[in-house]
Amino acid sequence: MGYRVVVVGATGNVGREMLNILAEREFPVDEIAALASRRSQGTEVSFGDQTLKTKDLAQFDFAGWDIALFAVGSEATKEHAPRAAKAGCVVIDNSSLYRYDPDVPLVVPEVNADAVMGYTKKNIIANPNCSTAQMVVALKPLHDRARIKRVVVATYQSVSGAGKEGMDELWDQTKSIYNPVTDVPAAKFTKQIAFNVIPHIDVFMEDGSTKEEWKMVAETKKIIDKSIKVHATCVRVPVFVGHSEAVNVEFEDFLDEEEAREILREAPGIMVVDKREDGGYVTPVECVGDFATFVSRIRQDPTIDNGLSFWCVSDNLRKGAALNAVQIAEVLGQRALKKG
Ligand code: 2RA
Repeated sequence: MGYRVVVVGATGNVGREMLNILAEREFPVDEIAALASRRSQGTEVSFGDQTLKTKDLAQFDFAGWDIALFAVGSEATKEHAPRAAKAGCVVIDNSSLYRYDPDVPLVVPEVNADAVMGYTKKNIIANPNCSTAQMVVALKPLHDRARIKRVVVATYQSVSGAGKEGMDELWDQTKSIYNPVTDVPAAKFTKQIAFNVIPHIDVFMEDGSTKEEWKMVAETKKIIDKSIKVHATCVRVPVFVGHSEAVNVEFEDFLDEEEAREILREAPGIMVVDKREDGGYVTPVECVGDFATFVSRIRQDPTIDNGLSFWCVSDNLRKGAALNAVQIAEVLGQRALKKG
């Protein structure tokens, strides 16, 4: 006996990855529905060796369905997630809409799987922002050993975080630089992204940080420990898939780099690739399609007491979104929605 599963936003980057990962991980699916906007209705998407035709989200009745993985913007989520939840279908939402709601658990299974059981309040579970997910997977085992006081992180976020339009813009702009006949002005991004980097993701806040940076602060506190201080600089880079992060951590207690390396090697969801030689580290192109959060460049930070730095790379469409959502569904199935 399996589950009746709905993927909402099945034609987007994350929705397609959700279908791929449900199939790859052989999630127990009895029936699956792929939903999209009316405009995209009928679009064919893959689910393992099956081809599904997307149905209109607006017309879909969630009654009798067990789990709905939402991969649409906050506006569509606001319109449809409550009605799915009310119909008895547990919503796992990848938008930012419910992440900061005290009645909605924000979950990264390797870090706080137990929080899944809080889903009963609204029948909704929130998926974190992609840049948060990979970072907390790496931070949690270190926090358990030496208690983190402060994190300073710079992110190098791929254009797929901005959807298919972001990928198309990088592709078209790059081509136009080599073939000047077609100029491709900045549209999805505020400035040229080809051969450039942009220190601005989402909107600016009153204090000069961006909302993307605020998300990393708020979500790390909610997922791991509200006492952790986080300072983030989130940057868009001309990479198609794969977010990278330079993470600097100050601990309460001293943590030797070798011990940190061993802790990370043993931690769930992490692959340590860390050799002080050419190529002894992971780069975004190597993480694409993988489930792991890769950690490299682990080293002491001698400029502060109990300091450590590392480099962290992960596929933002997978661990940063679709994989994390499917892992939440797996925990939900194992601990709450037992079948058969
Ligand atoms: C981005 N984290 O990278 C945001 C949303 N996926 O654009």
